Amino acid sequence: MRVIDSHTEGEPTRVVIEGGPPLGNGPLAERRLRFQREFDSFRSFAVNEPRGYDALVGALLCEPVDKTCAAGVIYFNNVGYLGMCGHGTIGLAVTLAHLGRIGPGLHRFETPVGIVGVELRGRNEVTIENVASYRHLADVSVDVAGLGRITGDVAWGGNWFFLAKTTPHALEMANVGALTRAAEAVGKALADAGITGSDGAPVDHIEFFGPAAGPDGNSRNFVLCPGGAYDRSPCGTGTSAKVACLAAGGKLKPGERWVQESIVGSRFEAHYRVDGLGNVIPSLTGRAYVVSEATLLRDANDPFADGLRSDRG
Ligand code: PYC
Repeated sequence: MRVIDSHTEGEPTRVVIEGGPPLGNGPLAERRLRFQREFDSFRSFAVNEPRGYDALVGALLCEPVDKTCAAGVIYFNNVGYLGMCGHGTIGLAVTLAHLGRIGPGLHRFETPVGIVGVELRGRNEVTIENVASYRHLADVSVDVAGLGRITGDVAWGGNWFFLAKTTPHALEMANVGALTRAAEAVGKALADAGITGSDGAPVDHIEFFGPAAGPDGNSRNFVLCPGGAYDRSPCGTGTSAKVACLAAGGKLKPGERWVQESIVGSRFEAHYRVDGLGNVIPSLTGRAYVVSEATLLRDANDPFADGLRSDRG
């Protein structure tokens, strides 16, 4: 398997450019299901130890169905599959430019949850226009073991998010362990209370927000991804969910800038437009850097040939 690794505002992406599973040419959502049902060992092989690590997000490059798209992509991580991935899309654009497959300007990428717009603005800077994002539930309260009552919104930004109104700990790197445990407890409380996305899917990304540290930041976040790793970037789909909640609450106007900082201090600049159907369409700008090109090898005698599965006991 040939891969190219990059990071977007600190969060890693591994693009699989050769040697992925044979998923056919159907719609990307069907191909993702097939990936999950028939070829899940490829996912674990590509991103889990010893070739990868828990924070790594994989991006399987696919032929798009819609020929106006420069690429199709299916995102996955240490435990499963994502709908969209904002930092991954920025990383994919910079990776395709590194390969000479796209140049500066406007492009479209197809994902299992819809087509996203991509503007490559130079070697490293990319703006993506995400799928329509929306607040599904406002001011949901859950009783969380060790934390008490936590209130927040449930929103879609290409994945499902719970956006807590408060943070149980200051948003500093020294608190990553405590924030992770708190976010896991919130995720469990949501699942126990039967709170899901509008399609019944689990709310599997948890966000805490606090004040920005930088002079022009609007907010800092901590985002826990399914699989237990925290997002080093401000999370593209999470920032989209945030923008959708701000729009729904009348707190951010179309075109108004929102600077979202991550727990590591990196940032996405966001805004949104409203389409003809009244949907909130968020845009995010961030920077990605290619860090390695590699061939991943599989030795049939290796007892961990398909990677260590953190989703199984
Ligand atoms: O940037 O959308 C994102 C993302 C999702 C999970 C990790 N990063």
